Amino acid sequence: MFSFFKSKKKPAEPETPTKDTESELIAEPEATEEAASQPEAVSEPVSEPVSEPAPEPAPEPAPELASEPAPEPEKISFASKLRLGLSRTRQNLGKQLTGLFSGGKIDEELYEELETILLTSDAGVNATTQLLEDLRKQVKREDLTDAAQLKKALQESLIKILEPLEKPLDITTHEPFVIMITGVNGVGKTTSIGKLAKYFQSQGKSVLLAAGDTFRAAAREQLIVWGERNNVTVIAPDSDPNKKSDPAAIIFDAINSAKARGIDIVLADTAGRLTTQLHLMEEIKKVKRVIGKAMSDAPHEVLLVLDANTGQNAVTQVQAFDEALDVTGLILTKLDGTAKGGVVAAIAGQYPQDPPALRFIGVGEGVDDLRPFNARAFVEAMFD
Ligand SMILES: Nc1nc2c(ncn2[C@@H]2O[C@H](COP(=O)(O)OP(=O)(O)O)[C@@H](O)[C@H]2O)c(=O)[nH]1
Ligand SMILES: [Mg+2]
Repeated sequence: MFSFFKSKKKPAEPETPTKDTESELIAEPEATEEAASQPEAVSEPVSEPVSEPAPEPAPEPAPELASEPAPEPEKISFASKLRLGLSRTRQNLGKQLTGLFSGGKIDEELYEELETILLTSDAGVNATTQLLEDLRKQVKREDLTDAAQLKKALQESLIKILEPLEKPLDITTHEPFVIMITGVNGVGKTTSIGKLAKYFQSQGKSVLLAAGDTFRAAAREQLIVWGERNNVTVIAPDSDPNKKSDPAAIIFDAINSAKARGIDIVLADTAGRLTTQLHLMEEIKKVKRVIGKAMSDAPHEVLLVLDANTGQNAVTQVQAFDEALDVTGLILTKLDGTAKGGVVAAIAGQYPQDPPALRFIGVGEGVDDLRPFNARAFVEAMFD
């Protein structure tokens, strides 16, 4: 049974990560030409990685955020980015709905056409049924007779179905607040971590990244680049390709390092895996258990990243990852790349009793293209 906000039990297994972990602290971005030309990018103090849980946070001062470069002011508001990002969906839906709502009677034929449009927008059977039921009720209640009045009514029904997904993430409950990022390959996990790092920094929070995707060397590099860009510390595996790195140990070290440095948020990357790769699903469960050894109650958030282009398959992924990890929140990426933004409704429709928390949505590849989900803003950007 899908259940978000489950209370997290302490793991019972006597599992401890290896003491001699192979992680490497990358506190100082390497001097690049770009960095050399920007002397104001002050590097952070170097400290040793902590391999074992420290009973007390070390008295080392936390790196001052004030010494970091101020985040660039947003040139375009997220509302306009959202509109831009959803333009494919809007064009697709808009074209069809404009025809449907352009006048005439509200009859069975119209409802049937609307049903087809919603289903082909990936809204899924459950959400489509709920939407149509709600729409019929509104039509009756408000005595609507003209199809032109239906657009507003449909928007309201959609907002009603999507609002339960709107549960913003509260990262103030623990320090550090440990976020584990998971999902299949290529959905946008690492990119989203970069965007989240920037987002949290802009709110005055300090962030540490754990490069827990030890499968691909490129993943390590990708996160290090993100760390350098954002002036954020990255705990990464040893760059020696002959050494096999344990993702659990890397993240374990990262959490201890964050505790010692007084960091607010740890973002832990993990390797992508298919839900059918059972040994990899077992491995990610172990990663989660080991995180609990570094800090009780951690991870405080297990974020599943979904690609909006996967359509109905997203629902399958939610089920499988939730079963393995007790997922607490979702990130839906690449909404700009699909004309079927209706997948958001499919997720809501799948769990009418206990809807998942859609924490963030991604509408582009830029660093500012990820923001908390807002149902009303989303629906308004979805069709004019
Ligand atoms: N258009 C678009 N591309 C995205 C978005 N999020 C991620 N990507 C791209 O998706 C690709 C895979 O991302 P990556 O973070 O490496 O995926 P991972 O394997 O899950 O870590 C990259 O080319 C990203 O730039 C998004 O919201 N919109
Ligand atoms: Mg990745």
